[in-house]
Amino acid sequence: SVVRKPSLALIGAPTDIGAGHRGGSMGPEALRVAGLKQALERLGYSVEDRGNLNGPVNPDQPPVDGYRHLPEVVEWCTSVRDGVRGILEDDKFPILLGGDHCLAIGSLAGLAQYCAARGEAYSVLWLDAHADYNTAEVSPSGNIHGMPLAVATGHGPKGLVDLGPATPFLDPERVVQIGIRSVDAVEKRLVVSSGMEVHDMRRIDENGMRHTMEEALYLLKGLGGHVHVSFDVDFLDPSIAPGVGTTVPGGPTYREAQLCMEMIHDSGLMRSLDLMELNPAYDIRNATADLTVDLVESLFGQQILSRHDAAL
Ligand code: B3U
Ligand code: MN
Ligand code: MN
Repeated sequence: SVVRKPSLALIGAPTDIGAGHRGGSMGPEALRVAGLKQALERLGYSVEDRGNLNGPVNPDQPPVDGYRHLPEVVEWCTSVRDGVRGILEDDKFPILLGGDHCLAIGSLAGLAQYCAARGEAYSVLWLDAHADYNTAEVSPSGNIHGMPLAVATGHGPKGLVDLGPATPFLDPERVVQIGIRSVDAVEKRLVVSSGMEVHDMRRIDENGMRHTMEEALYLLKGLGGHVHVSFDVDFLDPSIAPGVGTTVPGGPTYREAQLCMEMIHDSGLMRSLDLMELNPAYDIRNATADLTVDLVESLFGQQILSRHDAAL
């Protein structure tokens, strides 16, 4: 069967405003240098690069009332929201190039606005070493890249929780996490009571990546609606992906990550994507950017041998 390929649009958010380490601001350009657009074109997609969004510089200040750089994060997330929603309204598939993971608040808010206007629902597949479910009260750092899922599900500051069509703008029962292995002490309680479906590394060790993804994708398919994939590159084991600010040992291997991406593609569910937390200042000869492009190829249908789509 011939599946019509969506038109893709890349949009860069070159900032590390929500992170604890500087350098994620160089992520969008590193992905371009690694040939992201050309790789997707080789797979038969038409790809538009909308360039980079603008926003305030990183003032590198300590937290205020539990948040680092809250006004700047609000500005960046607002422009990400509008950029992502604009791409969806043009009937294209948005790929957000981060930038740190606080910016997912913007892409989720934009997606939520788009879906709300059409009476559609959306769910989120969150690939990450971290649960990103901190609040100002419990965050050890005040870094907002550790908070995006708490914010989207309604736990966060004014200015961020109200970026979507309503507060909250994401239902935690529509969040599936994969790869989790670093959760702060109090954050743990919030995650367990949140209602999110969390496939932490213990579950992946026991069940294997194949069974994990079968379960995750079955749940998402049953929920129906738009599926957004938010890929924090620190999901990957640091031995293959050193180019992130916060490496956590014990992540998915190259093969596990490839299978994860291939299975997401084969499900046919994904309709928007974030590529987040790539930090070229920590990378080695752009290897983590190259690996990210390699995994994105699998996410968009690259196969070793043709299986479902004879055109590939
Ligand atoms: N949970 C920690 C660390 C962290 C979260 N996300 C990243 N790091 N990349 C925090 O600061 O909230
Ligand atoms: Mn993250
Ligand atoms: Mn992370």
